[in-house]
Amino acid sequence: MTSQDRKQSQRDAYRAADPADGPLTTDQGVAVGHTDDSLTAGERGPTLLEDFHFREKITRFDHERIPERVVHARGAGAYGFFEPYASCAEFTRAAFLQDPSVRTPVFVRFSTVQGPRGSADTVRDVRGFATKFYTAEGNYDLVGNNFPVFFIQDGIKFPDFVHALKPEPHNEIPTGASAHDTLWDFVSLQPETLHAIMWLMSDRAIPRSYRMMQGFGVHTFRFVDATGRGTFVKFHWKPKLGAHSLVWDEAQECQGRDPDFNRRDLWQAIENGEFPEWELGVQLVAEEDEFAFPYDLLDATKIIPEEQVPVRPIGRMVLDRNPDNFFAETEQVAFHTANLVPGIDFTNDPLLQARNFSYLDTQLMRLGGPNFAQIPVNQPVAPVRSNQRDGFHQHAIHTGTSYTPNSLGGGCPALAGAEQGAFTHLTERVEGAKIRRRSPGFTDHHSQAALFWHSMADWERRHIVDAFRFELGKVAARQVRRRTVAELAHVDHALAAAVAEGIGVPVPERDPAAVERKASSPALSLESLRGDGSIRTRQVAVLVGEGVDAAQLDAVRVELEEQGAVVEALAATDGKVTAADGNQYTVDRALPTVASVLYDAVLIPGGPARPAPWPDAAYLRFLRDAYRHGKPIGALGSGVGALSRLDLRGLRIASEPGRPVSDHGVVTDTSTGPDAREFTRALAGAMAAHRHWSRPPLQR
Ligand code: HDD
Repeated sequence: MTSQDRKQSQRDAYRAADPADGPLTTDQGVAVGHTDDSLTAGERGPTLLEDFHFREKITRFDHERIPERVVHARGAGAYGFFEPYASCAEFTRAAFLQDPSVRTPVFVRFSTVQGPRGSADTVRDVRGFATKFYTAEGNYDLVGNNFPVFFIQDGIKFPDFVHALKPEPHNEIPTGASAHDTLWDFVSLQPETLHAIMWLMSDRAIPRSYRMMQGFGVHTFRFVDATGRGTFVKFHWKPKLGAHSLVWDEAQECQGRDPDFNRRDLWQAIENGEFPEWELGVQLVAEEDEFAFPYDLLDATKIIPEEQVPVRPIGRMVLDRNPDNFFAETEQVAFHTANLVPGIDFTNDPLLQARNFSYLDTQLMRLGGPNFAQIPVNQPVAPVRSNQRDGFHQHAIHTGTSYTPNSLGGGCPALAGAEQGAFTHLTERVEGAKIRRRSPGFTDHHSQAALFWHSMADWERRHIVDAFRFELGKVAARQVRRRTVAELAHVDHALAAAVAEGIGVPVPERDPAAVERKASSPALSLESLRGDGSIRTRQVAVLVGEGVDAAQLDAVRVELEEQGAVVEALAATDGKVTAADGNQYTVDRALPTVASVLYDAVLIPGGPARPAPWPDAAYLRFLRDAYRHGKPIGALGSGVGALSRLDLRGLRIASEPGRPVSDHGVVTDTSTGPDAREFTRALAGAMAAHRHWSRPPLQR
């Protein structure tokens, strides 16, 4: 039986009885024949205490909610597998990284950090990217984020940081947002936050999809080989579809149009058989090179630029199954940075050391006791034989002794030897005075914030400035605005000046040291993360109306769908429209139920009748939003005329049939025949680029 089969059979063992197999019962298995009226003394009399079915039903309902996670409360998860490309024995003895033919089952939970469980998905925030590997040697959890750096260096600051980030304590505002006084007060006083703040103000904080974001282990960990030799390692997940983001205006509108935008996207892709995939890569640093960098490897606010230490691909992860029950699986999954397997070990990163305490502690509270590892989603596939006993929600029926050493139990369970895969901690020499002090290597908070800034494309920088202006523009305390801008001047003066101007505070002095900080790492830009260039799973809205040229549209549609895009026909109302050939064309959704922000591209098909299928305002708004958000727009035949309603001065538009023109992601072709291959190729190309930022602004 493979590990995957074992994981499946564990879940099957806990699967609730098939509701089709028999009648409704109580929790004690007693058949229930009536669940609509409580037991009363007479038709109009009081309810009786002895109505055990009523009392059980209400009691269970009263207790349905458990405390949500203190951070990362809102999330979405899926099952899948990991497989290594080749043996990593050279660096680690971890069993799941040895054999390319062995698939290790995984459960991954993506999350936002600030908002509660019911908050919107597309807020500006870090995204959690936590992976549980159910390996043959026990569970290994890689509890990472979609940023490679964290806001603080020592875990003792975590409660301070989170209290500042969470809604303000008096009125619990804002939900799911960082644009408020307390966060920026903290940031302006704690410059170690700056590097992660640059990431937070970038488009990385508003991913288009969980399937299209990178993941990072953040800390420097250690691989340990069979001889006990350690190698520093940083983990990177790279999405096959590339890393893509929303724009802020779009992200905000999504919060209302579809608060479940990212959750739905993940779910739907997996339901459609479009299984998201990431490559796991590692940056490796020999122990003897620990001090070869101008920063400390133990400082989680620093990256190792990929240009200095390349990311080496070691395997791939595919998510191919949605959970059956959100609560049982996605909510109850319990990650822990200290869930390690032999071959992987910690470093003394003080942030990681704090996490190693926090995660177990929090699960005790959240999952109501110490037996949460028995919940199916948390159960290892490796057999568990421990002397841990009792406690709330104990499911195992233990027999025999529960102490070591014992003779009465035959000495069982016996201690594992090295040949049985016993975990051994890396032997590391540690000495020093007991002290509360950061290492001097942790003091440079600006160089890498500047590295990030100087690695961005122009459009990424514009978005970062806009984000700072938005966030700080929401801060009431002027001194907090001023202090933050003064900190930004240590990163880059142009950045600080642009932000200062936007929020009405004086432009700070130049920092001569900042002028020297010009290094860049191209790998940090989203430009370098376009993925495999495919348009798989991109959502295309087709604005159909009466008289649509169905033959031409279908030719385009089939081609796009063959390339994996998801095409939906939208009209003023659901149902059908009459196409140019007199046939009925099926509408997938009515416009009032959707919006441009929910799609990646728009297509205006041709048709001899009315080019504008909807009341003008809705139609134009759809197109305008798509244009402003940099989305590919295609127009065919008479649809090209409809597009001109946008007043696209400065763009080249097709005028000769059969000669499509593609300019800044606006693809036009005045052809009317069903052969639209050239047009479709150009549109797919524009879609593969995701967004087109340098478009001329709309004239009106
Ligand atoms: Fe944390 C949850 C990631 C620092 C304490 N964290 C949590 C989750 C992720 C991260 C992805 C959600 C897991 C899930 O989906 O259930 N946390 C990080 C990263 C950090 C980090 C990448 C820095 C590199 N965290 C951090 C520190 C502390 C915590 C410094 C405390 C000292 N984190 C927690 C927690 C949570 C948690 C309170 C809340 C719920 C949970 O653990 O299970 O223990």
